[in-house]
Amino acid sequence: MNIINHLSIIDTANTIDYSNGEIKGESLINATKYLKELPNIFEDQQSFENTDPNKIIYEVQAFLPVKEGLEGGLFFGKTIIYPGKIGDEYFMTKGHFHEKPDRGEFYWGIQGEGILLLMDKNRNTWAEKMYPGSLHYINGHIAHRTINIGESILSFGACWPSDAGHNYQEIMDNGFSARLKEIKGKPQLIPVR
Ligand code: PAN
Ligand code: ZN
Repeated sequence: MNIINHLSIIDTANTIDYSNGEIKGESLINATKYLKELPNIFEDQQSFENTDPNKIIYEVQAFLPVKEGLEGGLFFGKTIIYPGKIGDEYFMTKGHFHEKPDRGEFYWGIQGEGILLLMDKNRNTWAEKMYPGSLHYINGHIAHRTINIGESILSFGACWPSDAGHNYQEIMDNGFSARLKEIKGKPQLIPVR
């Protein structure tokens, strides 16, 4: 962090491109998620095995101005999900609960068309439509996963507390209680038996 002199007017170290959500500057991390890293996400095992394991499904960029785990700080991110399907399911994120269930999050749509899949602790699942300008408040108790239902890139922004933490295990083990499938050309939520 810069030392700020009294009465100085300075440039910020980071900028954001509103057209695609890209963050530039310092304290950034980038993560690329390949199909081979998402073995428990898609239902259709045959299609999963028939698709290039090195296909990029999504990319996450995050501005981490403070240490992960610090109470009171904020993180700011951008996720891109590429268009595509495995069987009748669209490309999607792993999805997670926050480790600290009282830490919420904002998402906002930037490019493309998507679905934000949400599930409470009782496994009730519902969804919100994502599009450029959509704004989503995710209560800290709610699991969240994003899905690209369009034919171009889905990009969205996110802001969450630096001590929220991510619990991926619950979703890895038990999934969501519904799957978003393309049926007769339209996305539909289908309950998992
Ligand atoms: C987001 C997500 C991001 C990728 O920044 O981490 O969209 O999804 P997964 O973490 O489920 O792979 C967020 O919700 N942070 O808390
Ligand atoms: Zn989150």
